Amino acid sequence: MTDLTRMAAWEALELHAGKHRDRHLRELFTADARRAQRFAFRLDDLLVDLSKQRLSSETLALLLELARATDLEAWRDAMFRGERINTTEDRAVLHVALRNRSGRPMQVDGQDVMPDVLAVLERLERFTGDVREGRWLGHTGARITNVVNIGIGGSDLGPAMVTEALWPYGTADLRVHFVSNVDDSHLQQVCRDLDPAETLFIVASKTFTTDETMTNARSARSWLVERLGDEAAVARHMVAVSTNEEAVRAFGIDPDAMFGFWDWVGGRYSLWSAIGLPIMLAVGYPRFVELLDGAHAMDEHFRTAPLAENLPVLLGLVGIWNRNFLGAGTHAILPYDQRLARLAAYLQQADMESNGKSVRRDGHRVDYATGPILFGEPGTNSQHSFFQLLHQGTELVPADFIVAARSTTALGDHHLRLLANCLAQTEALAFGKTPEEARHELEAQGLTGEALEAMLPHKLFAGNQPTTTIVYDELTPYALGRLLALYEHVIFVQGQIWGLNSYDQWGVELGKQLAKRILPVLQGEADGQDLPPPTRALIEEVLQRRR
Ligand code: G6Q
Repeated sequence: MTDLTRMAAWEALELHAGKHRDRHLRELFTADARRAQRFAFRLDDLLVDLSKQRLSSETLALLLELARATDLEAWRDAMFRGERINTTEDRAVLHVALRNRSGRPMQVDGQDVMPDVLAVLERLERFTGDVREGRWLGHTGARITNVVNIGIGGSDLGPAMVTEALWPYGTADLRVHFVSNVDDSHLQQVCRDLDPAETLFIVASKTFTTDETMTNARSARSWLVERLGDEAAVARHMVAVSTNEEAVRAFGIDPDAMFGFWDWVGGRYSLWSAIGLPIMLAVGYPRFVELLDGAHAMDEHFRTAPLAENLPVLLGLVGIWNRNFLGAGTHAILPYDQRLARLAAYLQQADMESNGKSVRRDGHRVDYATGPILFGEPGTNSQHSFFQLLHQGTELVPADFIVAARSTTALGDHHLRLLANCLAQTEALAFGKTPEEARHELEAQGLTGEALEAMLPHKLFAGNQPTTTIVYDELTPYALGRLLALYEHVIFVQGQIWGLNSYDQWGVELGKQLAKRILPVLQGEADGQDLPPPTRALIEEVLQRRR
């Protein structure tokens, strides 16, 4: 692997950044009357407006050169061919097969995976219909009115985010809840108002060994059995989604009530698989298929569009520019859409677990920055909280503004107000407010002399915060699927350029290992002499308080 920072394309970008870095967006827009049009990229009704990013056509050309130099297209094709690009786990990365609506085969190890994918989808369709239409009943013969998904990480964040995003397509007759935290408060809060006779639990775990999920699943089972007074109730009130049939059986769930997926589906890329069952139950199977269709449209675009028009490639490159050449350490996800309230949490995992790495695929340490810290909240709420820092703080914070042109649930002029805020913020972040403008405003308010001078510095906005505006007609299941696949491929593009394996997550292991050593000490089954003093001290402290 050639060192990234020694590549001619990288060096050219550094040189270019030296000259370009300090150019203000005001200046860039003044110099080019057609900038808004020039940097608008589209796929059907999806607009990705990069005009308020701090780059020029030359920047983009150099970034595209970098993409070519790092063999982006060859790696992308290897992913679609089902090659084992997740090298440390020796796995293919083929979540695109889960939403392959083309009828074409997709292979792993020379084997077409599509028949299996479609067979599980068929079972899911049947089961979803049975639950929603009252053919699958609880142990006492009652209809299922509440579904609780027990899962964590990739087995929670995607389905939870999508289920919330698609609420207008759901029904009050069947409510879907999510329990992820091993903190009993989560399960207890969700179950408090539920009737066990009408509740179905989905135990969602790829491995079926995850401690949090299995602990919650065991407690959920006890809750059911205690209240319904019969072990046999489990068969009508618990189903599993997993790749580990043996463990599902050992837990006491019949494999007939298990929906499978495969090791080539990474947890954080799994909402398109049977892990999407809570979504299907919430909005119905046909809507789930629309979600897959949208993702597939983005997959096809990513696979076939020329790099210079390829949305995931362009967005990925803009991220590289901001991170490596402008020095941004964060990235804000700002959906102007309450339905996307969990999008930032979902993307935090997708991006930070994929590209939060400092060792390259080949085992060498990187000498450049990789994945940024993602954060975000829906606008306009975030305007009333952390936007202050974006406008007048000392950090460069690139941000994605995501908004639908119209609301699915339209009410009065709410949506126009939402849109006005979204557009206003990107304008304010880009152009800021100059001393002249601020002075003029203060004068208009009647301020003069010392009072005006004292106030002036507080009223300035530097601007030049880079933003991308993403607009589509309406947040349909299709549009959501397309948007999520866009972000997935952006992560691929960046991970590839940084030379990372975006599909493992060894960084989550250490804490889990240590928790396994601490638990027996808390349970009084080990003395903890092998633990470091600060851990022992804290254990002693909490045990004392519990006594
Ligand atoms: C995702 C990660 C991780 C995983 C959870 C749950 O890519 O691998 O978030 O999804 O640890 O794992 P299980 O589904 O195996 O319970």
